[in-house]
Amino acid sequence: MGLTSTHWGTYQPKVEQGRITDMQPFSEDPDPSDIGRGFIDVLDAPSRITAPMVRKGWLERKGLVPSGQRGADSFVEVDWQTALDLVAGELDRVRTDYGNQAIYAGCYGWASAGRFHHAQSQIHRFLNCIGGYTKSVNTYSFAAAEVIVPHILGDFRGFIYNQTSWESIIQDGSLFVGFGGIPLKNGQINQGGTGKHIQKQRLLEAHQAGIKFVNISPLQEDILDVVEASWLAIRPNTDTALILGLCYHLLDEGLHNTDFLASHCTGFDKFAAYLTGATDGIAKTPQWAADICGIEAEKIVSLARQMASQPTMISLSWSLTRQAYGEQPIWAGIVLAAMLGQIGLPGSGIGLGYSAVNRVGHNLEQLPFAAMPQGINTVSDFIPVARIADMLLHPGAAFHYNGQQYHYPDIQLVYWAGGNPFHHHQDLNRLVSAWQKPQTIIVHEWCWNALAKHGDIILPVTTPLERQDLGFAPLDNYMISMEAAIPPVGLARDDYTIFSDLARQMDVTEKFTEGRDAEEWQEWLYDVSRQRLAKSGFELPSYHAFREAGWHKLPARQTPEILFEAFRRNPEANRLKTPSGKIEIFSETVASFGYADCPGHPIWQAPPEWLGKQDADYPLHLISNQPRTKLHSQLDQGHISAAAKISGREAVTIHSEDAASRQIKDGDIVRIFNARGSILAGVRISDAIRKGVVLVPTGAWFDPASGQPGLCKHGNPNVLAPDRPTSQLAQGPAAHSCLVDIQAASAADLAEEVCAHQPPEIIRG
Ligand SMILES: Nc1nc2c(c(=O)[nH]1)N[C@H]1C(S)=C(S)[C@@H](COP(=O)(O)OP(=O)(O)OC[C@H]3O[C@@H](n4cnc5c(=O)[nH]c(N)nc54)[C@H](O)[C@@H]3O)O[C@H]1N2
Ligand SMILES: Nc1nc2c(c(=O)[nH]1)N[C@H]1C(S)=C(S)[C@@H](COP(=O)(O)OP(=O)(O)OC[C@H]3O[C@@H](n4cnc5c(=O)[nH]c(N)nc54)[C@H](O)[C@@H]3O)O[C@H]1N2
Ligand SMILES: [Mo]
Repeated sequence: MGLTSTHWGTYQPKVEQGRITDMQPFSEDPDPSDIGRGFIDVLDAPSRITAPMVRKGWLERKGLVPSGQRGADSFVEVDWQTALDLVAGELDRVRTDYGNQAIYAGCYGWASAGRFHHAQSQIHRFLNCIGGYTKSVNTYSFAAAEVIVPHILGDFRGFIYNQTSWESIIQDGSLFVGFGGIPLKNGQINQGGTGKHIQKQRLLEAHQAGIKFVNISPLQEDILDVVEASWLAIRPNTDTALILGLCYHLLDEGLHNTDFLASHCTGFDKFAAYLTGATDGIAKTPQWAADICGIEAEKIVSLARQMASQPTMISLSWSLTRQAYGEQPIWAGIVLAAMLGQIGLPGSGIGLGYSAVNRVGHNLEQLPFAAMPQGINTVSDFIPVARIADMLLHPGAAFHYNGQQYHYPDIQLVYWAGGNPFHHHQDLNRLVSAWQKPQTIIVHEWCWNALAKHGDIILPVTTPLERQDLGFAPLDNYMISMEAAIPPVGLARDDYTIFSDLARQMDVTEKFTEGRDAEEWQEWLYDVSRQRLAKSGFELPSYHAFREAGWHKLPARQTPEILFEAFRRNPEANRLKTPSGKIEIFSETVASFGYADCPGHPIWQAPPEWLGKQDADYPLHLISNQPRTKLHSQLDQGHISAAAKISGREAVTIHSEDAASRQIKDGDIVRIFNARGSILAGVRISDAIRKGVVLVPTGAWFDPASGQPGLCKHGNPNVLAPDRPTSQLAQGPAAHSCLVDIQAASAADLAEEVCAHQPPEIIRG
């Protein structure tokens, strides 16, 4: 029986009478994730989309004047030819009447693993064949870092892909300070697939090697308890203040590495003047930091001394970017590491998000696998990815991004294949309003999630279990031959087949397919990968031998990876790609943009929503982190995700004192609310969370109540999170800066049942 590769690992599906009854772990994986087992039972569940569907209100007017409310309408089942005619007709009408920039196809999101059936690659290639589309740039994961880090270190990808390996930390490290911890729940995932989960094993080896861990997080569970980390329960969104307090103390006690600052960095003097208060009259002392971040000054002093006295690795969780001014903790963290002067030395320095995904610190080469060629997008319009609702609500409005001003295009058609904006975007009630603006919304999906329910023309796609593919990820050394375990469910077709059919209708067949079918493309991708890898010294078997074998393992690196090792050794010969060639503690470029919310060096700014605001209406800080039991919204309808819910709703973790003062008990259903909306969730009381902080992981499918505007019955925290940019520099998402309050749910709140996983009303011919 063949294998399948997913973002959460490799599995061997067990098939009985045409149905998948088990997802057995891959023989090579010492720490397999349960998440993939969520596929069992959902492939042909009522939530599956089994035929093309068109929203009733749209079909009546064919997009010209949208009618009916998207998200609250019924659907009409149609045959494939009817659906394809409608899609091709709409694409042609909109590009002719408005131009291709009126088509938005950012399609942000994770879709499924598999090198060929990668939904975004397919849709972007197809749309480039018909004249292009408005695109999105950067990610929800760490947009703020993607834009700021090139100004500081010259390059973002190198920073994140060449992280110092666990091997180096285990051999030469001594202290590991994790801002946002080392969340093993996140290491279950690796974009594009993974053969072997390593994070837990490496963390345990590091503990056995005597490395001490510090978990700086509002959540104690952000690090495995057996490594006996000291827990500094920080107030959310105040890491920059804590880091400035640490930097101040290093400077004050002369513990900073002046040689490294002189030889490898620029602009320390300007930053030091800010630290001491010479520029703004406020000394960023440990006591100053303590008052903001809620960690005692003595602990800050002690941590600064410990960091300066031994090889220390600083890990900055990706979550730190997803908050107001999310550029700052990243920049400040790099400056702290620069002051310690350990960057480029074994086992120490700085890294972004150990265990954010399985590849961080995995001692592997980056593998140059081939991807589907995208062609050229002749439309130059773009948005920073998290500005989607702004774009739809304010066509023509100006926005800033990384030092320049741009304007939002006027979007008439949204085409989504892979990704779920009703999962990833903030302030979902605002998104629902923005989503009513375009004339037509086309969606490729396999399940009736909120994206599908909010579309006009819904084309049903296959899952990876229903198609053959190549399971290659650039930072994983297992190459998996993905085999179809079952035939496509209902009338589902893969994205490539759908776009090939559309290409035929729009006279771009040759351009889109280049005469290859799906299997021929996979062989092509394999052969190009094989040639590229050969140049890097990796020998691959032939395509057919690979398929026959089922998987192939590439060797790991011989020596431990150390980030910035060469730059450390010789900063002249290995200059960074910054204007100075050095680490920019002060950036003339960033300063020249004149952004008050992101000036020339890292600074502390109080977020619009945080506990220091002492907001009487919304006194609790909501963290909406990545879910342990699923990947974003994927497989929320499955039994693994269901097992973590409380009476069918997402769980909210709350401190015992915050629960007691609200007369809330474990297992109660509560309403969490702020001015943007409200959600229902089931209570889990804990003392492993900082008082004043509540946690609702992301991923529960958005389930708006019809009788109560703004209420999600199922517990999607993005109803509450603000749709506000990190700063004018990156315009990244800032979900983690969110205040709420909680009360017992009323009878009216509970009047409607949860129907997140049920299909909409369907009219069959
Ligand atoms: N509040 C809050 N919000 C957040 C975050 C947070 O921490 N807090 N995190 C953010 C982050 S880091 C991210 S990356 C985003 C993630 O957001 P997304 O990546 O958009 O979320 P997914 O649920 O993975 O969406 C993938 C979608 O693709 C569909 N799909 C799967 N396979 C295929 C296929 O073969 N073809 C097609 N056409 N579709 C397919 C799935 O059914 C699913 O609906 O969320 C962001 N949102
Ligand atoms: N199981 C699972 N794993 C995943 C994903 C998933 O959906 N499910 N998604 C993947 C994706 S797309 C991404 S981008 C990565 C994201 O990886 P991360 O960004 O690391 O993920 P989070 O779980 O949002 O955040 C990690 C921890 O940071 C803490 N935190 C939040 N705010 C603050 C703060 O202000 N200060 C400090 N010090 N800590 C804070 C939270 O307690 C949280 O548990 O995860 C990946 N891994
Ligand atoms: Mo992400």
